[in-house]
Amino acid sequence: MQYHEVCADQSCDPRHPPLGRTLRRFLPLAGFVGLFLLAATRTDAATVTIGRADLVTFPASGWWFAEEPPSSNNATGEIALDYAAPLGGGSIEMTLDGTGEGRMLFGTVDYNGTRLDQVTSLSYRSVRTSVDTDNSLSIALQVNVDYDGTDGDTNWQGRLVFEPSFTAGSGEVDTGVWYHWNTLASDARWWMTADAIVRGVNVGRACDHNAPCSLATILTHYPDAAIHSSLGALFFKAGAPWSNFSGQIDDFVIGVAGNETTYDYQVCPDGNPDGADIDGDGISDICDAEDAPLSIKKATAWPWRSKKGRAKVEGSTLAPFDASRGFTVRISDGGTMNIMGALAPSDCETTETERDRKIRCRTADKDVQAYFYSDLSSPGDPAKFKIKVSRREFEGPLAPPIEATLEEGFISRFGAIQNCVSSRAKMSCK
Ligand SMILES: [Ca+2]
Ligand SMILES: [Ca+2]
Ligand SMILES: [Ca+2]
Ligand SMILES: [Ca+2]
Repeated sequence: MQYHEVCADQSCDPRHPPLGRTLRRFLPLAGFVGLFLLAATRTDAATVTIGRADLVTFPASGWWFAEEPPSSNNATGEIALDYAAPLGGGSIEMTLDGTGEGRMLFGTVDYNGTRLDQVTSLSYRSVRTSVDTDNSLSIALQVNVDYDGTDGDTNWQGRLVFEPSFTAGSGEVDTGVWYHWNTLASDARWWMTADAIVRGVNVGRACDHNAPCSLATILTHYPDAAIHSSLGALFFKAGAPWSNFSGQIDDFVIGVAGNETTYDYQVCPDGNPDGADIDGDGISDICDAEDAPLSIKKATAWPWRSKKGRAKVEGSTLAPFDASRGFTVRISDGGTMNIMGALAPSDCETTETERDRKIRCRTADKDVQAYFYSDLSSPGDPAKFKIKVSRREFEGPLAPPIEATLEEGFISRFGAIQNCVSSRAKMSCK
């Protein structure tokens, strides 16, 4: 995935990496810079994680998916597992079918009644994963609005819509690119779906679909505009309607009078376990940090001077293994050995008969090799594994235990073996 920024001022550099990477890069400076920023802006910031288990049904407080019209079955919304999402852990995904009738909303009523002149930040990141030959479709940010929150007239006045393609320019929203949308920027474009009612009088619309404008401009026309107090909602929307669309959002930031909240949408906690739960502990594999123990029967490590830095681990663990996600292995000892090997799905070959299933993996340079064996005639039995990592620069003396971690996508297996015999040339454990 690529990243792209859209905003009007120099505070937003197109080369900025997403927030997580930025934070890590500047972490050593964070104390100093953080103090400075707090003093300069008096912004209070909090990050709120929304997992699948946190979703509510409209209009309860919290975040919900809603199809428009309700239950028309042309669109789906979920928190999808997506390692590439800007804040990691998942993102909001909306998918519209091929009928051309799909509209999906993801939103909250928690900001109802908020005056728009009190909104001090409002941004999100989005990607379209489906192909759009016009390069224009992108998940929009919308609010149900009351253009005069003070006049006691609470009739429906439609929505204010932030439209990414109006902001980026026609044909400028590419497939597969994560964009950052600062919707308060002076070049951000919003439009009104209905006429404004101010002091009880219909005053038309200053910024319609043909002449979208910035939120600041909208506020010059309707200074008391607010998110509607009783019919309000703030939400993301895919579809006008659209056909065969899929896209995601993450990293939604809203500041109200300087109190800034960042919403990070994540799969976990998972309120809809898919049933895949290798160790049966009630935490689905997607959210479980330790999915199954590795029972290590035998492990040997040779430092660089004897066999050019090699370690072998074998044993058994709860099945199943799936090579389509690739494998990453880490092997360490009680001393300084800490080596790693990665196997891509293309490094692996799976053969399956009625009796058994074998996965053989090796990198092109043969430095990382793995073998997994499952006896399919007794499905509850553990699978056997053998892993070898070679040509890693580590020196002795080696010390027990030897520990191994095997990662297979979101499935993590960990084990250790303590009973070891060390010599200058190697350490053997069994
Ligand atoms: Ca009103
Ligand atoms: Ca996320
Ligand atoms: Ca589990
Ligand atoms: Ca897991």
